[in-house]
Amino acid sequence: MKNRSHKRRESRGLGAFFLAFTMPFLILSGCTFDNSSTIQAKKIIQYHDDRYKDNPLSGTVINGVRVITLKAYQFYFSPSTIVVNKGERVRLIVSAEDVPHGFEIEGLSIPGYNIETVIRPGFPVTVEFTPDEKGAWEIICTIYCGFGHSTMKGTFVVK
Ligand SMILES: [Cu+2]
Repeated sequence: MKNRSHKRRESRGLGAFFLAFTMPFLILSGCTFDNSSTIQAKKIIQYHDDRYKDNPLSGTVINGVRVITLKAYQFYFSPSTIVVNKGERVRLIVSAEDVPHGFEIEGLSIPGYNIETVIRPGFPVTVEFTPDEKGAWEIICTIYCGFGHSTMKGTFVVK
């Protein structure tokens, strides 16, 4: 009996020892996960840089701002591909054409824009930003809009 409780205490000690030594690694690996996803995005960027080089620029430049209308439908975006220049001011006017939708350019944070914003039909959302990195990102719908929601994707290209 005495022997068993001693063993249990020993295993508990081992658990704490294990946790103390693995915790920093778990935290560190969480950090490296973020870093590796950035590296992965860069690889996609290089790939798309070549792929989209012949695509025309989207929208119209008004007073130095590239103004683009992006319409969200069940279950696609129109246009499906948006092409802009690196370093130019971009204004995206996003409208929901049937049911409420949301939008996000995945991996690209737009200052002042909350990706949880619900875009309701008749109430377009305007965002403005200056892309400072070449590449291609995925435009996704962030508000569940029906069975095809997860397939609702577009491409945002900066060249
Ligand atoms: Cu959706």
